[in-house]
Amino acid sequence: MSSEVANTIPAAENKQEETTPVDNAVVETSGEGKNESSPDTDAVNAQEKAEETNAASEDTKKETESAAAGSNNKSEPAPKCNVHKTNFEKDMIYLYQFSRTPLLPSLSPYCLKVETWLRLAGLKYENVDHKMRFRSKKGQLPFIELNGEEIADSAIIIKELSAKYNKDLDAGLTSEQRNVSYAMIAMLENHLIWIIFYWRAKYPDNVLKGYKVNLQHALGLRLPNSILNFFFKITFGRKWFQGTKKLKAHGIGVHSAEEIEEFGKNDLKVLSEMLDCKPFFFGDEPTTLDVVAFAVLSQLHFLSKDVPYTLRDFMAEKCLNLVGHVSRMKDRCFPDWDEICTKLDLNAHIQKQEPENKEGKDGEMEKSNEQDNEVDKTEKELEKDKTNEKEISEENKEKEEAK
Ligand SMILES: N[C@@H](CCC(=O)N[C@@H](CS)C(=O)NCC(=O)O)C(=O)O
Repeated sequence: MSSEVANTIPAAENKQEETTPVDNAVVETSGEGKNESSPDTDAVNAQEKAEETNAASEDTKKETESAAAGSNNKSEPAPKCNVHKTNFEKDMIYLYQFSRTPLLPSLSPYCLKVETWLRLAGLKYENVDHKMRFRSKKGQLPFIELNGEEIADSAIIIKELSAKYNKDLDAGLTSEQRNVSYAMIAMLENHLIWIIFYWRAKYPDNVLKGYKVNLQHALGLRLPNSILNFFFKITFGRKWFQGTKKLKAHGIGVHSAEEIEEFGKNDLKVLSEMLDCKPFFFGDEPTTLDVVAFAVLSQLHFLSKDVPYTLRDFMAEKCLNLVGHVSRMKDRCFPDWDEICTKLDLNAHIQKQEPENKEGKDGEMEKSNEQDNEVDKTEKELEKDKTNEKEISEENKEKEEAK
């Protein structure tokens, strides 16, 4: 899917070169480096590769520079581009995340974390509406593209952007507070999130119902929601989290439901005690810990009461200060929350321009064709999943009978 948009950097005569020639050279350089840097223990090979890469990047740079200088040599190949957004605006942060939901801007705490941080840091960003199709080179969301380079992983994105734009939300913290923040973030991301993921993998129906997910919108497909929901339940449990496998590999999945619930309550208690009566974890201003806590706690707090979830209720009843924290962060960072959730708009924060033609000014996604392809692909996947379902239930039956 990504190849439809990527790898088509504007050729020298394309108008895009006028705005981003040098950045595209960077894209080529870093992309080549990445593709060639597969694990290789042979130091000599590595050295040779590095030299080749350097030479290649020099060539690319020259190509692009000459294109920028208006060279007439059109026979030179256009450099390849390793980002999806080939017609990027310089210094615009393009954020790739999941589609919106009616109850909160993202069901991914990591995506919500990055967007919240970007807003607090006051950086200009644009969400890319990719209908959840793309993933980073690491295979995950969120990732950003900035000046033709991909940066993946919420923590790395924040670290790199803070350094580049001098936006350290933790600048006022003491080194002890920084250490506490580090440990608390690790608890939130490596423990509490997984407790929530466990619940999601166990109750995919309640995920759809509890967050009022409209898959038709989220995936940009025309198939009826009933079919998509069926598809989601299978993929969510099996592929996304690979059922209990991933949860077991993490460690959380080996415990009983009651034990996991207890772990979750303990995490919430710790957070609640640490926050105490302060507006934010370290005082009057939010820091990175507040961003992460908000991104994770929102997943509990905004889950509809239509579905049962003990941890959500525990937080609402026993950790009122955390509820207050979530609302403060929401008010501060998402004044457009209602618009986001009602319109499911990824870019409610950007003033809209009238599209110049039916396909929009970018013309980077030929929507109807792409949707048709997606429909076909999804239908095929559905077939495959139905067969798998059948096989698995037959297998289970056989096992039962063998007992
Ligand atoms: N450490 C990563 C974790 C990101 C992550 O786990 N993302 C999940 C969604 S919450 C993902 O992309 N899973 C693969 C998929 O959904 O296809 C980060 O902080 O960005």
